[in-house]
Amino acid sequence: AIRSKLVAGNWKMHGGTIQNRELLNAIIAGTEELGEGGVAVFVPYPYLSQSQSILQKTHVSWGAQNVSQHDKGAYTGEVSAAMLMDFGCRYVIIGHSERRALYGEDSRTVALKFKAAQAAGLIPVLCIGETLDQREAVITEQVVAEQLDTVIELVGINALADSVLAYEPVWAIGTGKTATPEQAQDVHGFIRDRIAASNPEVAAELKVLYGGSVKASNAAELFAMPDIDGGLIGGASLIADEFIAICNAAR
Ligand code: G2H
Repeated sequence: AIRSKLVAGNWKMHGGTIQNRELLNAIIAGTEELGEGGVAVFVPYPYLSQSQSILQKTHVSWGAQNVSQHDKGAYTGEVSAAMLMDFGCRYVIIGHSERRALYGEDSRTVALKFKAAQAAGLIPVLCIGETLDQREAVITEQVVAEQLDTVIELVGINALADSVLAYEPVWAIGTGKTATPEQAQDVHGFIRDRIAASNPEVAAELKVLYGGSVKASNAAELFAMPDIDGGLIGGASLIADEFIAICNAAR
């Protein structure tokens, strides 16, 4: 296949120095066969330095869960893309639904963050997805298209080549309700077709991850779908055995 798979753990606001060390060392040992580029972890900002010291010279990449859209300045509490680069990050999550819902990030802000991340040399992992109300109103495709188009309008279609997408239906996040492989594939296929209409090469090479209650028990069937190129894993990424099993389901 032209696209290799990526499994990424989104730790959200979890962790601590002692348990991180144990978890990261277990991930390194348990996912060796995936090789460079197949596994990543998104850790809270304070643990980027620890992640860098443990993961450098291994096959596991690391990144942050958010970034400022600004380069520098009087933005108390914010962290710039250059700072993430300074700690060896390869990726950064952009526009996770929790940022959109709980911290008021609109599509425009998300697009600016995407642009700032790429300008600094990071690979943005852009999250898109519909709420339960939107799915029930049968506007999933419009919602996902709008989230995507706002970014494309700002950075251009070619910039997507240096990014990763994550389709995360909001109703499946942390709820234990996973989209069925067919439900997920429907939206992944829609996303890829939409991008292909503008640029087929970019669409063919772009990784589109699935996120939302992925577990060891459902990962393989999701990853087997033609347009699902791996996963963004929340809760299950905190449990070494679960996360390792999910990574290995992507082989
Ligand atoms: C979706 C996902 C990781 P979980 O937010 O980004 O979390 O796997 O806990 O649903």
